[in-house]
Formats: sequence, structure tokens, C-alpha cells
Amino acid sequence: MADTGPGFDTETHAARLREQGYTIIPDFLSPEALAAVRAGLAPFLGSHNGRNNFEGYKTERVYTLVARGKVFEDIACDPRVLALLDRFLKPGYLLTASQAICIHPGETPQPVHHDDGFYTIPRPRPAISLSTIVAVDAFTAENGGTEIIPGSHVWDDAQVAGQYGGSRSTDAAENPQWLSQLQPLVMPAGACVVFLGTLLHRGGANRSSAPRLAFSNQYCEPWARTQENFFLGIPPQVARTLSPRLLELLGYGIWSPFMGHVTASHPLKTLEPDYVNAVLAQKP
Ligand SMILES: O=C(O)CCC(=O)C(=O)O
Repeated sequence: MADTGPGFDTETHAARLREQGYTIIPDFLSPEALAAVRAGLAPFLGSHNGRNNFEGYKTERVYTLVARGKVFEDIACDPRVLALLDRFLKPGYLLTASQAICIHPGETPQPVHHDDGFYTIPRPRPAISLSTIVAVDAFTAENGGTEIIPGSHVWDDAQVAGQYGGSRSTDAAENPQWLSQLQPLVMPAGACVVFLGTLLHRGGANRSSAPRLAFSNQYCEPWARTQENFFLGIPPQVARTLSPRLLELLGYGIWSPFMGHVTASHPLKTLEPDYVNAVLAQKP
């Protein structure tokens, strides 16, 4: 079992997740880790914006974050997060998304959504994914801090359809009755919110004069398709340098009895120095 360190009560956090759909780890990043995250993100920011209302026209996203530096590798395998995932997902769960999200001043609120909405299995149901969002800048009610609807993780499809206007469209009209239930997460830099993939939430509007930087790692059941295709996104020469635990999270493992095999071999074999692709090797 992962060592979650002193002062972290996994059961209390798990109970909050079950009851309200989310929990906050206030001291998630040390000041040193926070500084390393800032330094690691700096080269990628200041160059682009989102392509639609969901990504955010005044929001910068840095995808495949997990492969962009040691600090991000370590955070994706944080023992406290893994201890919580162990209680909600099956062994062999996967990293499904890993991205930084910088919401710039003037950004409008994101459409309300839930992160496992990709999986079209009727609600209410257990979450198929869990998300983490780490505040790199302190979250406030004005600067685009994540807004959530506590308890919405147990809503059924009809309640969620009321929220979306019955559509997954990123520009769907939203139900004012539900919008009034949104609560901003106010939390210090370095804090992490962990929430179930069924919880309704959104990135808030940034009405302040400074950007709001955060990053999000999300994890899904081992049988679910991941949002990011990390096999193609992370080149083999980078994958070879990653820890065995992280490789497992990235899909370099088998969901028993044989989901994830590579031409009948274990996917880790593809990272061996002398690996030759079987299709090429066996070409007549
Ligand atoms: O940036 C945030 O606070 C939330 C972003 C989010 O929910 C998403 O992009 O799916």
C-alpha cells in the first residue's frame, strides 16, 4: 500500500468523496514542488489560447504534462492520490488526462460538465474517472478558481440533462437553477481538489487582473478509453525513462486477461532497446 505520509487520513478524504463528490488536500505541494511546477510550466506558457469555448478562448492548456518534467512525473504518482484512487477505481487504473490550465483575465466561465461524461453509461452510477486539480496560483471566487456543485455526483441523467440543456455541446444553454448551485473552490496555491468524474463543475470566469494557473491529472478505470493517447503522445525515448508505476498508469500494462496487449506481447516489451515491431518483423 502506498505510504501517504503523516497527517493524511485517506479514509476521511474517501468519505468526503463519497458524500459530497470532492475533497481538498490543502498542503498537497511543498513550496519546493510548487516552485518546480512553476519553473517547469513557464517555457510552455504565453504563446497560445484555446480553440473553443470548452478549452477557453482566453485559456492556455499544456497537454501531456506528465511527460514534461520529473516534477510532473512524481505528482502523477503521488501516494495520497493513488491511495484515494485505490478506493474508487479497479487495480490497473489509467492516467486519462494530464494538462496545465492557465485561465487569463477576461475569460468567461467554462460550460458546466462532468469529467467522465465521455462514457455514455446511464447515471446515477459509480464514477468511471477521478480528477485532480492543483492550484498553482491561489484559487479565488474572482480569478477563475474551479466551481463545483457539491453532491451532483449522485445526480441522474435527467438532472444532468437539465444542466447541459440536454446536450454535450460546449455552447449548450445552461439551466440557471443549477448554475445558482455552483460554489467556487477557494484554496491556497499548492492545494489539490480531488473529485469524482460524475461531479458537475467548471473553470470559473477570470474577473481578476492576473492569470490563474493550475494543472489537472485525471485517472480512469482500466477498461475505459483514455482522453489522451499517451502511447502516441509520449515518444518511446521519453517513456523508457519513466518509472514502472508511471508506465503502468500510462497503459504499459495488461488489464486481465489480455486488454492492452501488443501483437500478443506485453506492452513493456515495446520499450526494450532491441524491440522490433512484430508487424514489420513478420512482414512476408
Ligand atoms: O480549470 C478548471 O478549473 C477546470 C477545468 C475543467 O474542468 C476542464 O477543463 O475539464
